[in-house]
Amino acid sequence: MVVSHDVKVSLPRWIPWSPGCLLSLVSFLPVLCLASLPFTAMADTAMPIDFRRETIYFVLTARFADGDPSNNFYNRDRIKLGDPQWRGDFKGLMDHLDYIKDLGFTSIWISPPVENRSGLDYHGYHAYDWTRVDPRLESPGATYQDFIDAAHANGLKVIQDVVINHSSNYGIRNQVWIDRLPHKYFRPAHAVFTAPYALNLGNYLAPYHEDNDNPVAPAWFREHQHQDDVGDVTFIDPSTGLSLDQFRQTPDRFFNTDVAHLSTQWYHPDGYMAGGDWENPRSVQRKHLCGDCMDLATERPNVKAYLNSAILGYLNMGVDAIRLDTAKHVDRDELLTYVHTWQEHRPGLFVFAEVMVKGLGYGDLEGNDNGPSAIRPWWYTRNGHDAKDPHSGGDSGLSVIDFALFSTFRDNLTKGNFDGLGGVFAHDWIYGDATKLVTFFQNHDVGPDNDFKYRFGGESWRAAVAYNLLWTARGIPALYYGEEIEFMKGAPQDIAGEHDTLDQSGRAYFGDHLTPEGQRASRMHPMYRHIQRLNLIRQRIPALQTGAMSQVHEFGSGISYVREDARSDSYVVVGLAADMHTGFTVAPVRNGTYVDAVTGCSRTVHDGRLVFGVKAHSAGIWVLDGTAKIGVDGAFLQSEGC
Ligand SMILES: [Ca+2]
Ligand SMILES: [Ca+2]
Repeated sequence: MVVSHDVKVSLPRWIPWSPGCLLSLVSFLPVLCLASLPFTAMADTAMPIDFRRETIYFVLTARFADGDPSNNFYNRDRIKLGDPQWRGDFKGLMDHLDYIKDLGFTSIWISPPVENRSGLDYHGYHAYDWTRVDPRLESPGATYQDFIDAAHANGLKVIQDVVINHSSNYGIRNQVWIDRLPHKYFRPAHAVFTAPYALNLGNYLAPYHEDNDNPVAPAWFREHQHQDDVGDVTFIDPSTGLSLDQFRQTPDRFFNTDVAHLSTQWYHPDGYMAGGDWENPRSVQRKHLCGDCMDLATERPNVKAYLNSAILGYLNMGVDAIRLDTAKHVDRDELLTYVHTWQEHRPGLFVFAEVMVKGLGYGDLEGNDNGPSAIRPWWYTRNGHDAKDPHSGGDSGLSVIDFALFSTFRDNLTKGNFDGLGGVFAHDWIYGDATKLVTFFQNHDVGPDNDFKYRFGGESWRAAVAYNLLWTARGIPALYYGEEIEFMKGAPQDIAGEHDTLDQSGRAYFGDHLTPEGQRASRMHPMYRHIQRLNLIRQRIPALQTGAMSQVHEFGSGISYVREDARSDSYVVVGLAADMHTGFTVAPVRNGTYVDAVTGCSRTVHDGRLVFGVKAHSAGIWVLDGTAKIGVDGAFLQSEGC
């Protein structure tokens, strides 16, 4: 047997790939499973939460903090010894709630916690069993329920990332089987395997190296799971009748999915996405995103019942809000039947969807882009039926991630100016409610550069100014783990090259910065202190949370606007400066006495004009009837003489 412990197995690229797809090449299975969650249809009595009052810290749980090395697991793709992809866990997250709280965040958005299957599934977006939490995230005393309870005890809310568009290419445990040979028999000619996959590509932790435990698999598959420990016996493929020579195998029957034979009870029979499909709603919503993202028949009652039952179970566990992945790949009306089912169970539940677009995304409105509105973010926030007229319907109850605002950052904030932001905010009317948009500077998929690919790598002050905007403009700011210390600055958000590993990417393991020494250093980082102060300021000024935004005036080196929340009678005038001292005259504003939360300076306005100056990289946040400066000066938010 040709085995090596230190050379990667090189596999052909036979799996269709598409941009934005969380690519993986091979798959595996852990066998440990926890008891099923208590799914009931009991009404949920949790009080509605106005999520506009929150700020969000987003973690890929498996990459954040490792509290229990015994549940660590190497995926089969992109192995880097010493850095198992499944590393962080709920114990690690529970151990560092104080870190997230110290930064001033009130909510934690976690990557999907349900049990996954694929060659690179640490991120959670390749679900295999929605009814179970992935055992690689849990430990005794640190289950998902324990984490939710600990977060609540610390005053933090939990946002669960949910995928309903697709399953893994293993099918769904107990529900549907996708035909394939057991991976433990896979040994291509001349292959050498990387440890810990020393003998084959079966699950190295499982007895008999089985890679799939689906009870609805056919008898021949289940028999082979529990015999022939490492797949040494010559195996006859029951589908092709071919005898599989131990070292002359092709990957087709091991990894690829024959989409012509998928169960139409569970999957769409429309094949894989191809280049021309991305602006075609029917293709976008029915084709498989990639080799391990199989498009579910989300309109079928059995699919709906399965997914909804699981998600109501998580709501019953105390999950506070839901982030909905790959939403544009499900028809809006269909998607809303899911969201509304959850909201019937939990009135007021906040759900925000990823309707990804790299551009303003107004669709076939006003000639901004040629794409159909049916796959644009605003459409999902509305319930009308005229794609040319947002006002044909009101707020759908679903919010979205603000890709329009984000997509301008590569041309404005990262270049040190505010150009084009006024145009974005002028289109806020398109959304059902723009104050509920979830805003961000970068995340696990995209960054604010020309290619939308990298963690921001430019001068720190430019990021700081971007955060000044996100924390004072409409929308709910979300920070991606590590941004507070400019973690992996300039690195690609995801692996790209054939030999890249996670430690080279924006998804690198963060725990080294969470040790006592690491935290001491982090807490002194100028960006950490900046985020901390912005959270404090936003928390103290209701208009920055829920207020409508008006009087947006953008002029390159500066931007100003007014936020007003009538219900709390909170009124604030904001001016942001880029890299030079900038003067602002904002009018008309309410008369009265204002105090700048940044400097503590006060001004009394008699003629409807508020005039003030802002230092480079700083902000003026003038609160009507304000009382005091909020927080202490740092590298970016600074006082000067009044
Ligand atoms: Ca761990
Ligand atoms: Ca779909």
